[in-house]
Amino acid sequence: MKIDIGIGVDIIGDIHACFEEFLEMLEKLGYRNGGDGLYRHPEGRTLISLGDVMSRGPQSIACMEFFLKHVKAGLAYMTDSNHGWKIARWLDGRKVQLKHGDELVEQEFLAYEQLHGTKRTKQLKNDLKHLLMNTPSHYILQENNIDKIVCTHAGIKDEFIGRETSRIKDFCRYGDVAGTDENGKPIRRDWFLNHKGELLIIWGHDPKPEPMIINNTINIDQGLVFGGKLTTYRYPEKEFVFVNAKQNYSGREGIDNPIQK
Ligand SMILES: [Mn+2]
Repeated sequence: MKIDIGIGVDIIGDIHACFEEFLEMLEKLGYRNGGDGLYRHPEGRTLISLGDVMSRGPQSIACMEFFLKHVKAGLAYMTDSNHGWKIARWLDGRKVQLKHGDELVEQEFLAYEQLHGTKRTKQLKNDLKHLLMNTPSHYILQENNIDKIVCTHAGIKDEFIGRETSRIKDFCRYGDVAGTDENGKPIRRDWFLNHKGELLIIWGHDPKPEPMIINNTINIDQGLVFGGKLTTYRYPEKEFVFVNAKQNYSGREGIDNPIQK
C-alpha cells in the first residue's frame, strides 16, 4: 500500500459516475489521451482516486472501466470505498440490497449487455469484481522513503495506518459511524479530531462545500454528484483544482443538506 510520490501525485475525490466532469479534470490537470485509451501525464504524475468512482451519477461503467485500465497499466491507484465494496459484493453474486444510487449500476449493466452481449458483459463484470475486491483500504505516499500522505475513503485512525484488517477496512469505507439517527442517517464521529502529527490524511466520502482542513487532514469530497464540484489535491504543489458539476445528478438536494452515503 506504499506509493512513491515521484514527481507528483493528483489525488481525486468522489467521482460518483460523473465521467464528463472527471475527463474535464484530467484535461485541466494536464493528462492526455495517448490514443490507446490511456491518459498519461507528460511529466509522469500519478493519479490516485479515493474510491466511490461509481453509483448515484450517470456513467458508473465508464468510470470503473477507466480505473480498471489505468490501475492495470500502473498509471493510477484507487482505494476501497463503501459503494465500491457494495458493488464488489454484488458482482461476486452475494446477497446485497442495491440502493443509494447503486441500483443505477445494475441498470447500466443491463443496457451494456443489450449493446455488447453477454460474453463481454460477463468478462467486464469479472474484471471489475477483481479490481474492487482487491483495493486496499488506504495508501501511504512516500517522498524519499519517508511517509508523507495517507489516502483513504472515509477516514482512518492513526493506529490503523499501514495495517489491514476487516475492522480497519470497514473504518476506511464508512468512517467512524455510531449507528443511525431517527431519519436513517449515519451518526458520524469526527475521527479527524484525534489525528496527531505531520502525516497528511486525504479523505472524501462526506461531502463538504469546500475542502475541509483540520489537524493535517483534508476532506476533498465537494459533492460533485449533488451539484457541487470535483476536487483534486496536488502534491507537492499543495494546490486544489476544481471542476464544477454540470448539474445535480443525484435526484436529491444539494450538499448543504447532507445525504446518507
Ligand atoms: Mn462514500
